[in-house]
Amino acid sequence: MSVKYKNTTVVIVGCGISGIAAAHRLINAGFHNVRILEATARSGGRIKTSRLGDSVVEIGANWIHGPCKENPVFCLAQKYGLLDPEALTPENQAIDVGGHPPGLPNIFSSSGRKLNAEDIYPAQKMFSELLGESEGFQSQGGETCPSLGDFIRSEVRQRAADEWKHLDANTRSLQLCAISSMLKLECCTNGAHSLDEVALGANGLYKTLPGLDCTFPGGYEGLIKSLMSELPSGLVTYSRPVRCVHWSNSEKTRTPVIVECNDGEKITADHVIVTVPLGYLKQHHSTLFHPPLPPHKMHSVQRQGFGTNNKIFVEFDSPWWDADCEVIYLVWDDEDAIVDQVPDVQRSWIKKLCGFTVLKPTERYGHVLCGWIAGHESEYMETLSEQEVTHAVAQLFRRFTGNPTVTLRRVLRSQWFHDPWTCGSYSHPGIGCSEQDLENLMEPLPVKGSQSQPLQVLFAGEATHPCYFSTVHGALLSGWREADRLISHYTTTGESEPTKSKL
Ligand code: 6YU
Repeated sequence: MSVKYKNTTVVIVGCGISGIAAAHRLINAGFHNVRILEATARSGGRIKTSRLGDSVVEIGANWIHGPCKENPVFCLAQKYGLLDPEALTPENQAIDVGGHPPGLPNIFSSSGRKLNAEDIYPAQKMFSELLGESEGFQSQGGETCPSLGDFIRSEVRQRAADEWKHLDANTRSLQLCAISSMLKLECCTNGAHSLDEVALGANGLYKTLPGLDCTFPGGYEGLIKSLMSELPSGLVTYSRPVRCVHWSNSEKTRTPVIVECNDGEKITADHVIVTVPLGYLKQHHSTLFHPPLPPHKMHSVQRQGFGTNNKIFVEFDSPWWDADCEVIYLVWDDEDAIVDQVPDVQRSWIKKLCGFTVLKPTERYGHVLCGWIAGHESEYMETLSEQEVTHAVAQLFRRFTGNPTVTLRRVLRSQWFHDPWTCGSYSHPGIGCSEQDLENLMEPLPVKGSQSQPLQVLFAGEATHPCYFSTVHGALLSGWREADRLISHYTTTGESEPTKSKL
């Protein structure tokens, strides 16, 4: 243990993967006085495993995106023995599909017709080409459309006139309707209400890692449990929301940071690492910091996007999809206007629910589908009773399969927007957002150049990662980054330990 850190006190706000990662790094480096304050009664934040009957299901994060040696989540999961053998094979780690692969589909239309994959192949091909092209704008700069939605819509209109002119009117219309479904699923991937809210240029900031996405057979929370078991007991105080972080811009040296909790308790620290979700920050930044965030940081909090993507798990007694089916797409026949939002959320929110993952293997999960629904429609769904959701989903399946006897056994949905400590699902580059905004989000307080004590407040969490935002590995790396910032502050600047402020 380095004597330099002996009396340094660090408070971490939030016990998600980023807060846990920061604590790990600090404690391993010899920091003794580290404490995590968590608003809820559990660790893990947006990593949350639950049960649907006998099946383990993920309410939050699902996959390790890009499970390869460069992905620290994969390395930790491997170390703790949490993955299936297939996920560990070199072949699995080498597959580079640039994101989540679509899988073998079953496709249904709202007229109750089962379609073949070839029926919507032209739409699928055009859509994936456009997504690929959209990523290039980051390096080129000077994009002509403000949003990913604008870009896709205008390109589809132009290209359809040329590339699909040989198709008959019905087939062309079907392609446009299928594009609408793809746009809605892309809203889920981005955690956005509409692709009109996702910046075209900034979308290219997100980087993928090689490896075929894999899941945790025993649940993602196994990773949290393993990490927590290596931390000193009593490190986390649960059900202790932080109301305000009092920092200082004054020239006086060594001003401690005061962390004020909802119950009125005030805790003094030398450094505070804030890991609350961007959704929470957007709603509460004006009261969470005193003095308030500097204007450039506050504007970046506002500009960066944070939206809702929810899951609806549906269990059936028997499957009505093909045995080899991995995903189910629903295509509405009346959506050839290339739309990713419904006109009347209360009446037709269910139209936003158009993609389902089949949970595999069947021996592990039974007959369970995971439906994906993003945006305001998803937020409205959260306000409905479980019976109302079950009824709407049953009607949806009956209509699309043309089978009025399809019966659901159980339904379970996530409600991330109404979670008061998350206020949505994950971040995406908002309109007008650039690399600079991501830099601003992670910039510690007081900002550089100020005379006052540096590194009073540090910022971690998925939304602060410059290229892996929205992921578990991005969140974990951001926690390590801020811990390393503190460690090097004491090691490279030769900063001496502050005078005691006891936890
Ligand atoms: C990934 C994935 N994934 C799905 C869903 C969600 C997320 N992610 P935390 O929030 O964890 O911690 C902060 C803590 O702070 C928390 O505990 C709070 O309680 C606490 N707090 C707040 N305020 C406080 C206060 N005032 N005082 C004290 N404490 C306070 N990531 O890698 N793989 O599969 C998914 C997914 C529904 C919600 C995800 C995924 C995102 C991660 O979960 C997230 O980045 C990290 O957990 C964040 O950690 P953190 O520490 O930063 O914050 C047909 C069909 C086709 C299929 N297509 C479907 C497309 C869907 C694509 N989407 C996939 C994404 C999924 C599934």
